[in-house]
Amino acid sequence: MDLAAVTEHSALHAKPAGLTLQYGTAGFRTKAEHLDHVMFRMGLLAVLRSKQTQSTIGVMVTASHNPEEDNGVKLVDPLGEMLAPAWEEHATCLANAEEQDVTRVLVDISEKEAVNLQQEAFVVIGRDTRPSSEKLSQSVIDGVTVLGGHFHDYGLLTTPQLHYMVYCRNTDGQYGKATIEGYYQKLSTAFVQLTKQASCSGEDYRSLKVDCANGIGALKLKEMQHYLAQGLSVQLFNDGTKGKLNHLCGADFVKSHQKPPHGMEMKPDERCCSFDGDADRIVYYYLGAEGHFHLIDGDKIATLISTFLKELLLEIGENLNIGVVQTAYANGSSTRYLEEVMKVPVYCTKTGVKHLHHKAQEFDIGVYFEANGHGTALFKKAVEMKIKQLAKELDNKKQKAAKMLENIIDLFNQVADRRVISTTDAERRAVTPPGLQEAIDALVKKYKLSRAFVRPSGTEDVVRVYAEADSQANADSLAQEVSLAVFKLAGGIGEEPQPR
Ligand code: G16
Repeated sequence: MDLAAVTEHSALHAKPAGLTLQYGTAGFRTKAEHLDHVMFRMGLLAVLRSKQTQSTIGVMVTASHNPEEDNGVKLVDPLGEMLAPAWEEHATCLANAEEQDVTRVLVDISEKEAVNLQQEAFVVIGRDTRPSSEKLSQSVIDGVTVLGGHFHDYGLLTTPQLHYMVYCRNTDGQYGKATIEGYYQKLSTAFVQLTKQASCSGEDYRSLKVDCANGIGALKLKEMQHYLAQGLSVQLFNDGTKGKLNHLCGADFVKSHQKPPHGMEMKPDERCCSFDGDADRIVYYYLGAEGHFHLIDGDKIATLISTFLKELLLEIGENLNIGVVQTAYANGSSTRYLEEVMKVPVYCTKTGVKHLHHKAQEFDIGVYFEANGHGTALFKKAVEMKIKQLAKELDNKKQKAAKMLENIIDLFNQVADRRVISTTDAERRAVTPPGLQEAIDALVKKYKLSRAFVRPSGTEDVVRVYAEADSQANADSLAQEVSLAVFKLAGGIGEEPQPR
């Protein structure tokens, strides 16, 4: 390591005095103007991780669902999954090191992780459409090159696309071609074939209105549109030509307000969906004949997918174990339905794709979704091989089901001070501050079929409050009461929470 060069370049990406950040639910997130040093240092860290794993590592510059002024960065590990926990700690340590300590921290990490410094390093970089992202990704590149790492800058990319590129490169192209063209080819071929095999009636299912949150999803879906033409016709809204990123639109807005995004006209029974800022969340929705808004969030998507998979497995007569992984945000009735009606085991983990992904890997087929629309289905390699084999061998009806499963596998991209509040039991119970959980328990008792919990966000400087009850009015009122309890017992700042 040329430590003198690191010191020299690091000074060009100086850390604002007194700023400390944590590698949170999805990497570092804060106001874009505070992130230059973090980007440079994550470039350095990606090189060390690449040398240690002898693999390509990904760096994505995005703040996903956060407001346009924010930005962030997350590292992608060799198999397209989130960064290993020990390296998250290194990331936090390196990001917070004072200028004079940067090289010492780098050396410490290399020693602790037994990094072979002679090893070559390769890093791939992607970014979202935020105005700050281009410059910040240049700072990542500066970090990579000063440590002698090689890189490929994919430029504008969705987060799932970057995960895909990393995985392809580390499997020598077996998973797919590590190009944007390769990504469109692989996914669209599987999708178009599946729509041909599935017995859908009518033409309605072939059209979809897409709210792109004024983000990268719009650019990439425009590119992908013609690959999908035989199976799906998409109409894009909030494509970034006028509105602000994630403002009054996008998956987070639709999910948390339970209403359509601005900028999209909906007629009854039209199929609609929303992405978030880096297009790694999706929620679907439609207006019923009576004009009511119906949301198909992550809970429902997981239920539909696991039901469909179970039916196909039954047809081919394979007894593989399917598990569904959710978070505390999953609506209680979706969990009951999966367990009691579908007889699928359901597990709950902490919020954050990395936690769900990890748990889902335990099953032959693991389906995981956060209610907010992040998720996928994972197939064990041996299961994938078996299904491919069956698709060649079985008689007609069974073969059709096996072929559908084969396409489904290709369709899923399988790649993972508010802190006074601390939680336990997969974030469903508050441990501190004292008295808060007791207060929540007492409030929950007042409503039928109710649940509520609170947790500090890992991506924004806020406390999240979740409530469910037998009616919308009761859920709103429980949420309001729990918010007030948080405000009083956890030292809330600003105005007291008001009823919606
Ligand atoms: C990120 C994480 C998700 C998490 C969400 C909200 O999403 O990837 O797993 O559910 O933040 O996290 P929190 O409630 O801790 O703020 P995204 O889409 O912003 O990357």
